[in-house]
Amino acid sequence: KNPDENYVITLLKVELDPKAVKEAKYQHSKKNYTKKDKKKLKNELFKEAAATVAAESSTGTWTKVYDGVDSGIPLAMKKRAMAFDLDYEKKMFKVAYPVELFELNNIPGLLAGVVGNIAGMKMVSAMRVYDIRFPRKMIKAFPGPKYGVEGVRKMLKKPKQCLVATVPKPKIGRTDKEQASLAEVLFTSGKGTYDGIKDDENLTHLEFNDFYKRAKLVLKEQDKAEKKTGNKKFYLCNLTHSSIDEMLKRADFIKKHNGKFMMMDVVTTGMTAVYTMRKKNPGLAIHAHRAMHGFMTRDNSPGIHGKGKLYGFSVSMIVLAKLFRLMGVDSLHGGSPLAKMEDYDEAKYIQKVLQHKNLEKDKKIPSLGQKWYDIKPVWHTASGGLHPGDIEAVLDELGNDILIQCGGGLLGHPQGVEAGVMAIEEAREIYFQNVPLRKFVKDNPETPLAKAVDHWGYGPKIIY
Ligand code: CAP
Ligand code: MG
Repeated sequence: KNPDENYVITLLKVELDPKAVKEAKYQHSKKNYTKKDKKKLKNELFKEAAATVAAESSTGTWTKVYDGVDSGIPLAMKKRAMAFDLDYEKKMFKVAYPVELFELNNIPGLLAGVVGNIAGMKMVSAMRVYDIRFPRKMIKAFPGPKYGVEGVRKMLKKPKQCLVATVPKPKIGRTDKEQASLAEVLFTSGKGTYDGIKDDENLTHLEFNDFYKRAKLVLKEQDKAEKKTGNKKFYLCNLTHSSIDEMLKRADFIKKHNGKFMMMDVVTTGMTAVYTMRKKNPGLAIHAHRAMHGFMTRDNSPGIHGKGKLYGFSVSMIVLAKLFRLMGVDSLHGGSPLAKMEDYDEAKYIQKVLQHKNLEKDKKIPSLGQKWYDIKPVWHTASGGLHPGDIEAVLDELGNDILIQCGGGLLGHPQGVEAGVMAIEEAREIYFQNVPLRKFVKDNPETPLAKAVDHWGYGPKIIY
């Protein structure tokens, strides 16, 4: 009853370990073991697995324990999680956790419960956590993004259209000064409408590219370019560090030098760091990069969308995207239907996870939906192998509240960096003038955009 009031809900799928099935068969052994018996046994085991997930992640353990005076058993029985909606064919099920099992604003505590120990269960050989749905009380306990889509639009005086930015390639190689010169070129080439520059994830504070010098120099270029072009610019300045104190120091420095954004690698720094930076940062929007997420979220097995077998253990990007929206990042890498390393349908659903107020379940992706109440929408960053020939399709698929990041797809333009800027400017401009990309390229074969399309084509650049 009242799921959005009373429960945290998760959606999972498991595979029974063949050894567990064999063992169960042995224990139930009888002479004429029919196909029907086998199916019944597997169903029983699946039911047990689902119940074990619910128990281990809430109040239970593997054996019956002391239940006498002061044992806590009556309350544990009352508050225990329940597996429900068991799908015996797909081996999918949901778990409902009474919200009182959790401290409302404690994500590491929540995760230690709902996904804490269950991937160690020997009776299953694979498991995926597809989604989590938070109840109203938990949503209300978090701030969500400080700026979100609208706040960033105001900050950049950009009431509509997508944002575009570039991460310098090589990933590491430029000095702080060289990065600032690149910023100048990006910000001022062509019509001067190019929005942003981003640090790459592994560029932090290095011997030849000092965080503090880089931040100061690039932000100086930002200010100069704003005056020169009349357009607002931004720098996604990477302050990722093991120490939250150091990150706060870097955030203060960015703010002092007129920065608008900090960039954080939110998986490697962790949940506590993200939330602390959201609460304590001096008034910067948070751009969340998600390096390392693939080791948690990626699943190449046929069962990834429910039907078919799962081969490994994973938690979906949908779960992570919900957590980061709740804790309050303003922009998150959510993948792109055309990117070099994404699941097409999942990337499209993640955009909705980040931006819809009343998120519905998806038809293709196993999901639970979410009511977000007052939590603001987040910019979906589309990145990875994108180039000007993809921009129309990415905008068609993900809408306008997206940040399109082209690194190689700008800096690899056959006519150089300035032409790369112009190609992306053109791609964005014609999209919002409703000019089809293919028509423009055909009619204007000498433009930087047409040259980019000659070079990279229209489709995704997939890295094998
Ligand atoms: C993109 C990128 C991003 C990835 C990850 C890179 O560069 O900077 O880190 O795309 O983002 O290093 O590959 P290109 P996501 O534009 O040159 O591909 O997690 O969204 O995939
Ligand atoms: Mg990168």
